[in-house]
Amino acid sequence: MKLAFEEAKKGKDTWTNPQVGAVIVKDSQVLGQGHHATFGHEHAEINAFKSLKDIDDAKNATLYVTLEPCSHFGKTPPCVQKIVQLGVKKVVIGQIDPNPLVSGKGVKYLRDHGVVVEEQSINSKLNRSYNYFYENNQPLVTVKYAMTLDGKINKNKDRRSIVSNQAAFEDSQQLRSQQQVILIGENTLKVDDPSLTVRDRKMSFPPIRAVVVRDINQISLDLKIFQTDEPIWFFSETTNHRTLPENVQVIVGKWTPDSILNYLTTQKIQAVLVEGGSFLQAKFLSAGLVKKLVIYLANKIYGFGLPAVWGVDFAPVNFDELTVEKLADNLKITTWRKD
Ligand code: AOF
Ligand code: ZN
Repeated sequence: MKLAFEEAKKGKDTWTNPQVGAVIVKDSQVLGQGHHATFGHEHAEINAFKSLKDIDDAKNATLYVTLEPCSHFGKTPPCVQKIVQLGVKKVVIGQIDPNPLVSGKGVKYLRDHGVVVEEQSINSKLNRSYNYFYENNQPLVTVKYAMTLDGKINKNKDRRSIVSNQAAFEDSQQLRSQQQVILIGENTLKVDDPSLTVRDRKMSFPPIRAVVVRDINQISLDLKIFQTDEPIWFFSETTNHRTLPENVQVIVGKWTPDSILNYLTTQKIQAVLVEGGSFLQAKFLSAGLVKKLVIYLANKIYGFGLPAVWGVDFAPVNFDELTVEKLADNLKITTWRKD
């Protein structure tokens, strides 16, 4: 099963699907392995079968698969049918699929057709946002900020400060690449003028850059965000009256953290990164909607400056599962909300 999880991690750009790995074992020998490579491509089980030297080797074999095999006709036919057809004797699954299309039905189909099914869950961090999305009917929200030793994210409120180091910057690119939406507030858009792109690699589905604004018509089209063609969504209170670039979509409404997340849920967004500023972070945290915090702690003090979370009253939020990593002279702190 550990090997199957390692195999699963090879998948890239699988959203809205999970990363899945599969290993075929017979007489204590690994005969084949495969993973789900990219959204819309073959499922892990099918790739594992394809890797066999002789397809008859699947007969009476044990299939280890990190996720319950699917039982539905999606972009590909159901894997459970193939498993039964090839005469696999036993299937060991890493977890039940929380997707209601499949959930439990895959296991039932296999058992009904005489296949032995066992569950062997290992504590893997794989597919956390996929699982969270289906279990909570809401995307997993991560808040990320870089702050000084005295908890400031900006020295002056109208000019961008470079808070964290190069290693933190590179790490945050990796964090961005794991999201489908990167969300910021209007003030951050204007003051920081960020591009919100993933710099280190070309993605087939780059994260959508989303900004909460009061009036879309007041946003300058000279901002950096408009200089690249990754999709942009504006959550605006007003309707747009100008010609906007093709990659821009305006979603009009009265936006709160709750209503934004509800909208994102309808769009099947599983992972959202809130990247500033203090006020938007405070609003999401106070609404109890943040599951994960990533903080880059820079080895300096600003004294005056903007606090990381600020602007609304709220009851303390407790986190656990804390990990700390050293990135040269910065620390990376990752923590998960207690449920
Ligand atoms: C995957 N890869 O290896 C497995 C999946 O539209 P489809 O046919 O690609 O089906 C997607 C669903 O199939 C997915 O949400 C999950 O429930 C199930 N299993 N999906 O993309 C795989 N095993
Ligand atoms: Zn499948």
